[in-house]
Amino acid sequence: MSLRRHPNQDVDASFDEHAAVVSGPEHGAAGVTAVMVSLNRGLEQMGPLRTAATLSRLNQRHGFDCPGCAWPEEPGGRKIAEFCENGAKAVAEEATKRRVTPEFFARHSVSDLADRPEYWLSQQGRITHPMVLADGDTHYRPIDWDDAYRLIAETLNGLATPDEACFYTSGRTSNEAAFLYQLLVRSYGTNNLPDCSNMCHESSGTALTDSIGIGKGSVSVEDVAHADCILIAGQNPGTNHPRMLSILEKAKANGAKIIAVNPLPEAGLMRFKDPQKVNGVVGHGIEIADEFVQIRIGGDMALFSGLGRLLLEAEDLAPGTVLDRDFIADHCAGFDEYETHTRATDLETVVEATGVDRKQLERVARILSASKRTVICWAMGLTQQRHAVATIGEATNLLLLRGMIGKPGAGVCPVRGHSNVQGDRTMGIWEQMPESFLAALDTRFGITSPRRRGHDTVDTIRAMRDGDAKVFVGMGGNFAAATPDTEVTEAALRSCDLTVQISTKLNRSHVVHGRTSLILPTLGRTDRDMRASGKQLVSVEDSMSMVHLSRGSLTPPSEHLRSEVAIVCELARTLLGRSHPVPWESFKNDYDRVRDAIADVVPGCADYNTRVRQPDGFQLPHPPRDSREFPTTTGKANFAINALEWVPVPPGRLVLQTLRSHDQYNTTIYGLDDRYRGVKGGRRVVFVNPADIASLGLAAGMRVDLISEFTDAAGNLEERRAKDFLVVPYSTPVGNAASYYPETNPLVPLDHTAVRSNTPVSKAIVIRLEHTHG
Ligand SMILES: Nc1nc2c(c(=O)[nH]1)N[C@H]1C(S)=C(S)[C@@H](COP(=O)(O)OP(=O)(O)OC[C@H]3O[C@@H](n4cnc5c(=O)[nH]c(N)nc54)[C@H](O)[C@@H]3O)O[C@H]1N2
Ligand SMILES: Nc1nc2c(c(=O)[nH]1)N[C@H]1C(S)=C(S)[C@@H](COP(=O)(O)OP(=O)(O)OC[C@H]3O[C@@H](n4cnc5c(=O)[nH]c(N)nc54)[C@H](O)[C@@H]3O)O[C@H]1N2
Ligand SMILES: [Mo]
Repeated sequence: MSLRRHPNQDVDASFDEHAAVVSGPEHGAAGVTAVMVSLNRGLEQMGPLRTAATLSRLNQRHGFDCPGCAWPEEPGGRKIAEFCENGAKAVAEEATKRRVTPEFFARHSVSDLADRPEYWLSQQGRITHPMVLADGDTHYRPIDWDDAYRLIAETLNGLATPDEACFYTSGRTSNEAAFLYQLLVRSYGTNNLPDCSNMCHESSGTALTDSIGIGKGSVSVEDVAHADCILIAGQNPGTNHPRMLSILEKAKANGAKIIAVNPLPEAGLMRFKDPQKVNGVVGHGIEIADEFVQIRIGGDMALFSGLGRLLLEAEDLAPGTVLDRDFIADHCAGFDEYETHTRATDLETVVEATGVDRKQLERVARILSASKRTVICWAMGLTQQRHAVATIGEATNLLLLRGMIGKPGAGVCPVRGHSNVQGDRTMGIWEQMPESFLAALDTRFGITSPRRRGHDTVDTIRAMRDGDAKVFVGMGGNFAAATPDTEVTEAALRSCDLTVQISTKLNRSHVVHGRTSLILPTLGRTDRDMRASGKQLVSVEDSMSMVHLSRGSLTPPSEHLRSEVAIVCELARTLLGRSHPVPWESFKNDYDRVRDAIADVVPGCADYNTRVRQPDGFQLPHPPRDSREFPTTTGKANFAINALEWVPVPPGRLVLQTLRSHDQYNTTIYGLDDRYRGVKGGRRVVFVNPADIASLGLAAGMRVDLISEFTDAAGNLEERRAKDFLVVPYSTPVGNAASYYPETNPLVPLDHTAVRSNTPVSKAIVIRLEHTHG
């Protein structure tokens, strides 16, 4: 679809929300189509000059960090075009020439905008002016920056306690902005710092902190490239981390075996066509997965536990060849208990929970036990489960058994989502930063940070719903659409006194607002950022703890935009007063001064300004990776021991996962095609196994409502409905279904969260399908 634009008119992104054409899935990812799609998207949004200027600087040493995903760049000589189709799309969306101006807001009332689908909102372009919606107004109108700050400060200062305000962060925010934002929020007096990580890899952080003492991955790209066995569970890299595919190809060329664990045969896991190689352009590409384990949704804990048992039995048959006894003795705690627990794992139960047959389990166990360098990668398929923390603990157990942490080519690899979500956490965006961090912050600045634990994302929604939180500030992101239980969340946001969105582009959170609402437009990663001391750089941390610079170079969409750093500093001056001990003015004018402060406060960041300017930046310390030290409660790597859980399918019901199409970035919808899964021109589809379609009395192409069923803590059955989806037959285990996020977020119950990490269970929702007879 091409999006036309006439001067002073909207971008025509109208479409029939309920149309979709199904052509059957593709069997490989990337290839020449990927290059064509990314170029077309660039030309459509940016025109030829800006497209060339932008794509040539993407992920280059002197360019900007791709705002797409958190997969690292390859160190050393980066490829001329270290980009992928979806990275190019992410950039085109940000560097677009389309604009959302005051005239746009004058043309559209908020209620008109609230009726538009997310795709239409996504396509209107970059916001050019700070805007306000005053109490009772029907339209946003422009506001001066100073007036906006005053309005926020007055409202915040009028609250009964700072804990009545919540400050959300999405993962694109730079380290500098994130550090200052949490400093502002703590200076004001609350730890209410929910972030997108709460919905994303929080379960990984919780599990890894228990097991190895640090909530981050232990491998580098080089490790992945040199592993001889890579298990990828609950991740769709062909769409969400496409640059990972070229590393997997490299690993395969080095002889690695790849085990893909997924309910769906995702194109990028099955085959990869490298668009930068001749065989990728003309041939069929290479096969990626040696074993495709088509697991039932939620079956991974059982899988890892069953594999644990098979490894223990393999060691019985050939003692001294499977387990790393020295590693276990020197570095681990809890092995005996793990052994007893895991030997008792019933393999029949594993087969039932996973849907994987005994022969394949044994084949996978053989690959693992023959491996000398194993990496386990995972993403949302594992983290957004009720038993996510236990599942990731069980995956880590498999590595501990074999000493696969803290040596080259081996380790844990939670593949992060947002390009700087990991850095934001390092910089203090967390509702429960440890005492050591808060104490360092207080010492450096002469402030007193609050010590009460703040609200995470789900608790923020509860607090707003219950009237305990009255102000919401979003540093990026799209809280209204990304969070679970849309109806509850939207009502919660609407009950606030004030909602503030610091944003690049229009989204649903601007039209689901508090009594007063502000939109503060900001620079993106690709934009040039000029301050008093000259052109500014920012820094980010990737999924493998590499910290490096990002330099925006494009002319910003409007002279009225401020950088995130400037917005935080200016708001801080208004809110906290001129005599506040933090040098906000100096921080705003020279980001090197911010980095000096980061160096003093954030562990591992000494000499930040110098080290971040090294060609590939620097890697943050990671004791298990660096020296096999495990800063856990026991001082050793802990085997995780938990009662086995999985997700049974109630009769006549399906278990639904909500996932990303190939044409979206979270809630930003780029287009209506999911090329690899063979869907065109629409998003309201539900993928169902043909046997279920038959047994539920449905047919391919029928329209159905999805109704989720959830029993609350008091034992009451709650129902939620999402209307009008097209039934698409698809290869997924019997009893399982899939549909896109965010259209299905109304189905995710607010209280359906992962044990301990409180992450919404977006990947296992019990639903029934109701034919609409429409
Ligand atoms: N182009 C693009 N890139 C992105 C994003 C984007 O929206 N678009 N989002 C970014 C963000 S924030 C994130 S967090 C990442 C997300 O990256 P992914 O985690 O790859 O994203 P999802 O689409 O949620 O896909 C989850 C995968 O898990 C599988 N799965 C579902 N349930 C289970 C299960 O029970 N077990 C197993 N083993 N697998 C399961 C699904 O079939 C799917 O392949 O991508 C990042 N990169
Ligand atoms: N059902 C279901 N729900 C999910 C998920 C799922 O798999 N299923 N995944 C969850 C996951 S993993 C995540 S990470 C969250 C994502 O949640 P969010 O991070 O809140 O959502 P995004 O859609 O990434 O946010 C997009 C908006 O960010 C703004 N933006 C973009 N770049 C910048 C920038 O540089 N600065 C600023 N200030 N703003 C910017 C734009 O205005 C854009 O509209 O959603 C979660 N929700
Ligand atoms: Mo994410």
